[in-house]
Amino acid sequence: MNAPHLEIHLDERDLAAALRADVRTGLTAAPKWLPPKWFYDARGSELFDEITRLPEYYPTRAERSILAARAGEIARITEAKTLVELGSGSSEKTRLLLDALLAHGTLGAFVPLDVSASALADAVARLDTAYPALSVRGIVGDYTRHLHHLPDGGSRMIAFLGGTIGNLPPAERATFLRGVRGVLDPGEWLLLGADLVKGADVLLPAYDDAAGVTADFNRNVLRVINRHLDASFAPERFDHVARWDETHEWIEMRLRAREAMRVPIRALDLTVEFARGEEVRTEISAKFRPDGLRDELAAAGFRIRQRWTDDAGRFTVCLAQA
Ligand code: AVJ
Repeated sequence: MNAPHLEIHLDERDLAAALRADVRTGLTAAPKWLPPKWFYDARGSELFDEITRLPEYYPTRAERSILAARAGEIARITEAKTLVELGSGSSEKTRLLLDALLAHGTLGAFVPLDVSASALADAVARLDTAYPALSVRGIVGDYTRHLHHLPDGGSRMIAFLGGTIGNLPPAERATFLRGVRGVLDPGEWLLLGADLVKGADVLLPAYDDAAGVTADFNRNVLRVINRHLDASFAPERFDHVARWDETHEWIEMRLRAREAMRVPIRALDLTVEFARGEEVRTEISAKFRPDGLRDELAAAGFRIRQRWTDDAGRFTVCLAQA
């Protein structure tokens, strides 16, 4: 899996140490929680790709429609020479940007960064073949910790798409956006995709689909813990729960214990007890209002140059300048 153009800042040992720390912290807390980044082993990344094709999951299609309509404009405004993508996953929508920036004649390099080595290796291999003229260098890393490994300046655009910014609670979001601003030179660009606040009638099915793919994706974090930490979770003994939190304006995913359980996590020398009905929060997915997003970007030192929404007004893409 060590593809030629992969730079690894998170190897298996770092990942295992981070997973151990997160699982110990999260599962000994009250209420229990786990960070969403641990969904994405090879199977979890495939399940997420499946989610993006579900009829209920609108964000990917909405964002793709915006990028399809606006990629040319983005290329003309930014004239980016290097495109960096944080949390790139399969980089599938990113091709719209690559095509437009290549057609504009400015782009020389694409640098996707993702925590999932397997998803990144696949993406880099596919992009290398599809774009022989482009230098593609994947970075296995965590976008909250490894921004300093990005290539040096000169007309860069950092893309953070898909609404993944919503995985960060407000204080971490502010730190993250300041960090992104900190690695950019004045005049360089951030292209940010964010999901917008809307009715629970649209939001909830997107996170609780009829086919049960999101439920399987949610439970995948337990399989990851089983495999890496020699734990004995029975994923089928947890129900998938999606909730719309009106106060924070975020979706929460949780796993709810169907019965009382004691689960050994041998690598941590820890046994975690669950009461019947007890829930573990596994993800927040914050939804945004245009003004709030503008203020958060401004507080981090960005100015919005352009922003767009899809026809249904569900999702926004902001082009902000450092
Ligand atoms: C990849 C974080 C953007 O929050 O919509 C999809 C992850 N979770 N379904 C999202 C996810 C459940 C997704 N992001």
